[in-house]
Amino acid sequence: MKLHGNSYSTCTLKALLALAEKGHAVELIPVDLAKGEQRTPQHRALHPFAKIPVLFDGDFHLYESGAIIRYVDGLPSSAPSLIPTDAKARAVMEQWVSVEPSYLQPSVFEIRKQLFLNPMFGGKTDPAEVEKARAGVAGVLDVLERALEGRPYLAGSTYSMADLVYVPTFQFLVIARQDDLILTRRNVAAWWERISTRPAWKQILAGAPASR
Ligand SMILES: N[C@@H](CCC(=O)N[C@@H](CS)C(=O)NCC(=O)O)C(=O)O
Repeated sequence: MKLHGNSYSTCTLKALLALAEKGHAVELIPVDLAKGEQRTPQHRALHPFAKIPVLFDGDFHLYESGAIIRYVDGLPSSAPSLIPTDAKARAVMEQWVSVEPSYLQPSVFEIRKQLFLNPMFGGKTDPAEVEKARAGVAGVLDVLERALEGRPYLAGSTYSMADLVYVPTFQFLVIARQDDLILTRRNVAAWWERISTRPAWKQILAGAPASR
C-alpha cells in the first residue's frame, strides 16, 4: 500500500499507526504542506479537498483518516481488531474518535500555530493565546481523566481506534513541551504510557517501515 502524506501530520500518523498496528507494509509518499504540494492539480486529483492523507491499495484510493483506519482494520490480518464488535463498546469508541478532532484538535492546532507556524512564517508567539489554548487542551484532558477512571482504554478493556486517534496529537504535545498537561493527570498519564509504548507506535517513531 502507499500513503500520500507527511510524518509531521497528525492525520497521516493516525493512518500510519493503524497500518502498523494491523501489520501492513506501507510506503509513505511525501506531500510537503509547507510548499503547498497538497494544492497542486495532481494532488487535488487524489483528494479534492487538498488535504492529506490519501491511501492507495492497488488501484483503490481513499481519503479521510477515519475512513482509512476503518478500511485498514477490515483487511485480513492476524492482529486484533481496532473496532469493538459489541454495539455499546463500538458506539463509545465512535464517541471518543469524534471528540479528538472536534474538541481537542482546535486548541492543539492553536498551540502549533503560536509556537511553530507563527515564528516559521515571520510572526510572533502570543503568550496569552498559548495560555488560552492550553486551557482548552486542559478542559478536554479533564474529561479524559474522568472517563479513564477504573478503565485502561477509552472504549473499555482493550486498545481500540478510540485510543489510537489520540496518539499523534499527544505526541505533538510532547514535542511542543506541553506534556505537563498529560503528566499532571494520573489516569491520562497512565493511559498515555500504555498507548505510547505499544510496538506499532515505537516502530513509527523509529521511522521503521510498517511490516510484520
Ligand atoms: N478530516 C481529515 C482532515 C485532513 C487534514 O486536515 N489534513 C491536514 C494535515 S493533518 C492537511 O492536509 N492540512 C493541509 C492544509 O490544510 O492545507 C482527515 O482526518 O483526514
